[in-house]
Amino acid sequence: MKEHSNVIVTAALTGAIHVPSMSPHLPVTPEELIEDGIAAAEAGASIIHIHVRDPETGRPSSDLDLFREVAAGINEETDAIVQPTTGGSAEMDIDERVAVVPELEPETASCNMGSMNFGLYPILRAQDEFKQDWEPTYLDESREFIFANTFGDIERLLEIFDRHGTKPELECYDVGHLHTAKHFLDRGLLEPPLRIQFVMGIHGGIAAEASHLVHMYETAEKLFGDTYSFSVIGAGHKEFPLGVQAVSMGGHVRVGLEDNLYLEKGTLAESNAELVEKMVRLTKSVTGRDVATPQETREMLDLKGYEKVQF
Ligand code: KMH
Ligand code: ZN
Repeated sequence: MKEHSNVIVTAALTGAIHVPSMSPHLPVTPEELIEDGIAAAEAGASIIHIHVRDPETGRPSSDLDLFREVAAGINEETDAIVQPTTGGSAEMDIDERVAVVPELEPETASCNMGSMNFGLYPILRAQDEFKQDWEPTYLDESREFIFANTFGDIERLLEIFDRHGTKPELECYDVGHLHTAKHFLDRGLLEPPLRIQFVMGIHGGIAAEASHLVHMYETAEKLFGDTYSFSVIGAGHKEFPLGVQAVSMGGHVRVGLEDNLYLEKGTLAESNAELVEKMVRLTKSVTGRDVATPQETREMLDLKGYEKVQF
């Protein structure tokens, strides 16, 4: 039985799945993202995962100035690890998605481990009214979207990450993605310790079910043994059940409005910090594990440190 470390809690502030009409609390502008990110860090998140949005419309954006402003703003007040996305949104190509890495040289960024369908259109059934025209179109067009992360793409991304000292967080949406990570580890394009995120409950990926989490875990244990740690996203209402399961199994956890808008059934979360607070409370009361500080997280994940980023 492995000794369980303190728990790394990630807050994913806004993402590119939800549209602003779904919650008035989804942070959109740089000011909102900074304020929400700081509060999430103060509530116990040591990693703040960021996407950015057009401040006028809330549409997902790849604007590097926005990324810089948000990352710098969060680190003005906290020592949390700011982790930009390279997953971006359905409307961005891979070069646009990864540009944030050479630009900001962050300590870590997400790196997606495979191509897949990524359906947002089921949201249309639950949401009757949209404040802006782009929102229903954006969701509807996901029927035809392939989230492309070919072997060639991943190879290129990992080389870029390596050049800039940025540790990839390996986003694995299904069991095959774990084998892809192992392939890149064997080829020397990834270096241990690996940081793997099991992304569960995306329409097109593995479902957010307890038994599937066990299978992801057992597969990762077999492939990576002592050379990795894992974190779990349970999308939607599975955020807390899978989060509790993850921390009970010795893993880490991600919560946030990118993945789930509700604090509990029928109650929208008013901030990312509320979701972090709830997860921290559950972690401590169910497992007795404490939450990792940013410094402990840097050590566990072997990150280069804030002094080496470019923001
Ligand atoms: N959006 C999530 C399903 C990324 O940004 O690169 C996973 C994610 C990946 O956060
Ligand atoms: Zn993301």
